Amino acid sequence: MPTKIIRSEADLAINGAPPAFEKPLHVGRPNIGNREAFLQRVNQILDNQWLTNNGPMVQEFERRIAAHLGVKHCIAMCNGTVALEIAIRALGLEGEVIVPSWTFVATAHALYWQGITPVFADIDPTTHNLDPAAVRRMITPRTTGIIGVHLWGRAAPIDELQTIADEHGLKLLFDAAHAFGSTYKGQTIGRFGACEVLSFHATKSFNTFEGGAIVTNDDELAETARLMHNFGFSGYDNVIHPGTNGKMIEVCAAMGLTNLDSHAEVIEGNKHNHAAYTAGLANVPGITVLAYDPYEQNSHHYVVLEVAEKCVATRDKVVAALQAENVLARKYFWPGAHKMKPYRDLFPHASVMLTNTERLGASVIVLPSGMAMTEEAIQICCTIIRTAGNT
Ligand code: T4K
Repeated sequence: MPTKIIRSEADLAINGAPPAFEKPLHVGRPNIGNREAFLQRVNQILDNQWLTNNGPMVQEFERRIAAHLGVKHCIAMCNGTVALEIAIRALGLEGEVIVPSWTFVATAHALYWQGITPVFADIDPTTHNLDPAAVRRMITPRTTGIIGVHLWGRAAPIDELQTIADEHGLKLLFDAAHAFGSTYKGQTIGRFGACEVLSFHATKSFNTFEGGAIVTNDDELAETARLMHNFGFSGYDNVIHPGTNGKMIEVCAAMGLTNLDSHAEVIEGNKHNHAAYTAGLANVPGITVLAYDPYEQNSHHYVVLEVAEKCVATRDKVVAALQAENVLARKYFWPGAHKMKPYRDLFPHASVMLTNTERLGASVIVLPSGMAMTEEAIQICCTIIRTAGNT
């Protein structure tokens, strides 16, 4: 809990005062549902002596996720990255695939790891999602697909990307790692493109410790992905497809089933946090909290701050001020995948085409949110930002 009141610049820990928080406040603190219900499920798993390989908890989890999203198939996986890799392989992508650089690096890695070149397209600076015109500019004869990312849970421009994919005979899939429970034009994310890929990592609004899933309405794709995530086995001793081990384990499904029951509550808490930050940071010149589309559902999991060039302080100074107070704000997804070593080596001049990505990369801060945040802690975070941002 906070230990001091910040009235002026001199009260900031960055200037030598003691930190506002004794214990660190993290971005991505896990939301944990009803502990008793979870432990009961764990006992059930132990009693069953069935720990993994399509056990009853995973089956129930897949049914409930599919129903929750209104989609035909859910194939639960060990994490979102492996789910992406399997989706990419099941769709037969090769050559070049267009992705945003403004995403977690796993989106690009899932391609590169499989010998496919991720080609980075720029984003729309207001939505932080792929700009369809930029996607068109990056298409070459080697392009086989597009991966749209629903960044911060806000849907990518799905219709426009589908039109481009159809015109050029490309496969389209979505990295929906941030978008569990989001909507696009009122329809739940999960049904768009050839398939969508979810992450249930500990740091997501809805978690299974580690976990992910491919969701799709395509029967054939679902069957291929299901085979691939279990070594290609179709029944005992019968391998009919190349595959890997992408399976979710029972205890992760138990966590997911438990957290699903409280996800609506988490969303309400996030909305409250987001509104509190927005109100607390109104009228700080050059600092804005990224707004969510009021006409769509979103888990409001990410509180994203933009520190514009006209702000008195730089983004890095605001982050340093927060971190000194034990508020471990993050610069997601700075500096952009294209500036990370593997891709910088591949495309040393990518910056030329990624001007919006670069501008955002220099201005964004993600703040702590989730069920662990209190109203008081948010007010103090806002005071730190206001004080640092005005000096
Ligand atoms: N696509 C997108 C768009 C993604 O954002 C991600 C993952 C993926 C694909 C891949 O999905 P997965 O394969 O991960 O299922 C974190 C997460 O590890 C990653 O899952 C997530 N995106 C990304 C946005 O954030 P890091 O490197 O920042 O994680 P780390 O360990 O620094 O943790 C973040 C914060 O969370 C820390 O401040 C501490 C806190 N934390 C973390 C864990 C694990 C906790 O308080 N408790 C915990 O148990 O990547």
